[in-house]
Amino acid sequence: METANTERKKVIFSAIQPSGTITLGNYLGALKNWISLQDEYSCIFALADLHTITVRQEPAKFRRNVLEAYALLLACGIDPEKSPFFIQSHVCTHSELAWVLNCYTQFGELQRMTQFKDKAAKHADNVNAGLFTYPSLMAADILLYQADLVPVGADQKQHLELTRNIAERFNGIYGRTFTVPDAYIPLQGARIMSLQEPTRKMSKSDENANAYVAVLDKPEDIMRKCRRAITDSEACVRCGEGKDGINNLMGIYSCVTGLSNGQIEKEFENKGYGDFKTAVGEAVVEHLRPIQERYADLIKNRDYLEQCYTESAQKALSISVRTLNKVMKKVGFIPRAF
Ligand code: ATP
Ligand code: LTN
Repeated sequence: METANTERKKVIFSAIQPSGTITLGNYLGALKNWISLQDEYSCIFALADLHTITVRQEPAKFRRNVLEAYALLLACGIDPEKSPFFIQSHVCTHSELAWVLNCYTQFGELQRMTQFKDKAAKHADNVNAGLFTYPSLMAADILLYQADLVPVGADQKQHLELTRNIAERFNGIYGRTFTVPDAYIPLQGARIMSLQEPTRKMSKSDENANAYVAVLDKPEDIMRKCRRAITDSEACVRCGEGKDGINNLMGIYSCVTGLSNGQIEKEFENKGYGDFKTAVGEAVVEHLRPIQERYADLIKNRDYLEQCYTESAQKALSISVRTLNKVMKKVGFIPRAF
């Protein structure tokens, strides 16, 4: 009897905001993981551009960022034949379900979100309602596809918890409507830290460009940023408490070479930080080189990009509209006759 093959593959949904340069933190913490899940799971990925306008965007730059992020994620290895990869604003079910879910999300719950508190403090002149209800749109993204698992970095865990609460609340009132998703947080690369302040996470919106490596940085910039990375005064390549800078560089080196901490410590036993930082820089450059080459080809091929995001949006719409219709019916809206 065939069982293994006929079993439904688990559904994975994830998204990333096209809010600027994609960093090594985004890549090692989130994207690399997405790529490796494509065969084992039924994956759907998106660029969360509706989320991005919670912070004011300059239209021409925003458009360019979205297209570049799309090409870069294809270059990283997303295969839209296997995993629909669409632009959130192209699939209208997302904002429709987000509105409904807003009415099942409590003010107090949204007020507790640390990302809201952080971003409100950072953009004090524009604390808009979208920034506040950001998590209900994120819940809509996930719940529309009946996702079982959501791969995200550790910083998104709180939003995932809220998504689960919203799903359980809705299911509790109307009967089983949504799959309650689990977060899928990778152990390795879960948190890549800033190269300049290794107690803070590496972030693409950091004002200091030396704090992050962008996936599209030139080799000489990557080398310079790694060589200038903040470390400690012990000058001994081993991980340990109070050695945030070295722990972080070892984490990065381990992600790009596949070596364990023990193997790294052995490799640099009688060497100083200078040699180690150079080796980290070189390994990162080599790891990113094929991605940068593929990106250079893809970004020139606008027709291909358009074909990929259009076909993906069509697939995403046909899946998500089923969930949306179910929700509308349960809430009591009159079904649309068109
Ligand atoms: P911003 O600076 O605009 O807040 P960001 O660099 O923190 O952006 P996001 O767009 O919020 O990135 O996150 C995209 C994905 O990358 C998420 O899944 C997030 O968890 C992951 N991620 C972001 N930064 C890191 C990091 N330093 N280490 C590991 N994963 C990260
Ligand atoms: N909030 C996420 C991006 C995001 C997302 C999602 C992630 C939007 N919708 C759905 C997972 C699932 C972020 O800022 N990293």
